[in-house]
Amino acid sequence: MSVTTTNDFDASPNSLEAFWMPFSANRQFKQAPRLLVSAKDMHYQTHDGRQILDGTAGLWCVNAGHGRKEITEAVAAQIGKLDYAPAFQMGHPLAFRFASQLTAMLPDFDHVFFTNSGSESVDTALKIALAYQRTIGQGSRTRLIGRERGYHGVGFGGISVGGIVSNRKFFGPLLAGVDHLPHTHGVPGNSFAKGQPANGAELADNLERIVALHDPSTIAAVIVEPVAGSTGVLIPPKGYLQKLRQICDKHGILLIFDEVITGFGRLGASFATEYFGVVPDMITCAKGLTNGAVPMGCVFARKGIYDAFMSAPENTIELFHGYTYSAHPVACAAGLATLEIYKREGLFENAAELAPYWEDAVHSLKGTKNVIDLRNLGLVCGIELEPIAGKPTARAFDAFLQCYEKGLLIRTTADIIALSPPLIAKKTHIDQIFDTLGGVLKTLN
Ligand code: PXG
Ligand code: PLP
Repeated sequence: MSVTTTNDFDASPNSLEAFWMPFSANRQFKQAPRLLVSAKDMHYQTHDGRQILDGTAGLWCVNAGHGRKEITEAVAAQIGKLDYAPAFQMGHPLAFRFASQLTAMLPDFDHVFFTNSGSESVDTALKIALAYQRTIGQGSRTRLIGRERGYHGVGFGGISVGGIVSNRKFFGPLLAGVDHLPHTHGVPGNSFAKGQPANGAELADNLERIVALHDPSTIAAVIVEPVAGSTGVLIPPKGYLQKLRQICDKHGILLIFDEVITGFGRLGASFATEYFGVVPDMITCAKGLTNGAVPMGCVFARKGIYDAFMSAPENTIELFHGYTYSAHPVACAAGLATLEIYKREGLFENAAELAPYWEDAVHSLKGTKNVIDLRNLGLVCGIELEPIAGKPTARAFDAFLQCYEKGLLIRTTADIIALSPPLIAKKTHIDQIFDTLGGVLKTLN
């Protein structure tokens, strides 16, 4: 089909064919494309000239809102000054400055390894965990533990520790030596909980069971999302993360928090580690690190981890790992400008201040047709719908399409709607999000 455009984009079927779209229903999309052509602050503009309120900060990444002048200018200036510098055995000043500013945000962490995405951050953290254990004389610790319904990106490491069946089943035997904790969703008494649910901390005790099965001397690391994002915003029960930390400490197991979504203010604190008061050994990040403007990720290492690698002779490479684009100068420029905006505008604090209003708005949907659960924390929420019998995902996808028609971008996973607006949101945006969504939900089958 052809689409009338308000700019120079040709959306005829042929022009859409070559791009194999990620995580998308390609044929369905290409029959009725949804194209975004520009963005500013809280809104996208579509190819047919409509304004769409961004209820999802892009894909959970545009925390400072769209089209930020400071980021645009920093990127333009940097690409003109130094477009690329080799990442191995060479450096450039912005990488060191950015790493220093990042570690200043997290007092327990003193080093940062740069990657280009959340998936690469996860693979990097898992590799550092294995190499660290070996470096400290614990080379028998090779097993990794993830969690059901966990999302850790799409690298082979990430899908191995991840717990999403469709992301795993097509891709062979995956990494050997991986176990999964049970997820924390659906614990009786937790439905419609505001903030952290009360029940289920004891699910962390399954880690003891897995450790007992294999012996602690075989286990390198546990990786979890402090709040599981992609599989529908699963908030950890009170005390759960603390228990995981205690069990890891008891057995010499590293704990990795995957903060690709929760990092950079989503919960109304800098990171989930600050929000929950639980300190992991590594933190994986991406997305909000550069406000989504330039691809970049990073891994924070807790004090002592980097030092353990520094006992090798001085002229040797300490960690055989890195990417052509690790600490890319243009990404560092975007990241530095992003941190400056977060700080100057107090966006993490803004998220914290808005959180109670957000919570009320989310829970105002209680009793709406087909809504079977509501969950929220910081500026994120999950709205779970009753699936249509025999047609899982159809109802939520219908909500997605109708919201888009009515000028609101939402995100769905199975029959769960996830919302996570940019942290510059105002109460009026929250009102608009829930008015639109509430209206759509009432009309759905
Ligand atoms: N870990 C976590 C916790 C994530 O949420 C990744 C790793 C992978 O990051 P990259 O940059 O490789 O995509 C993610 C990414 C969604 C959605 O709507 C979530 C993500 C990506 C795209 C869509 O749930 N999370
Ligand atoms: N494949 C080949 C043939 C390469 O030469 C390289 C990097 O030099 C890679 C893959 C890895 O690419 P990157 O460093 O961008 O992850």
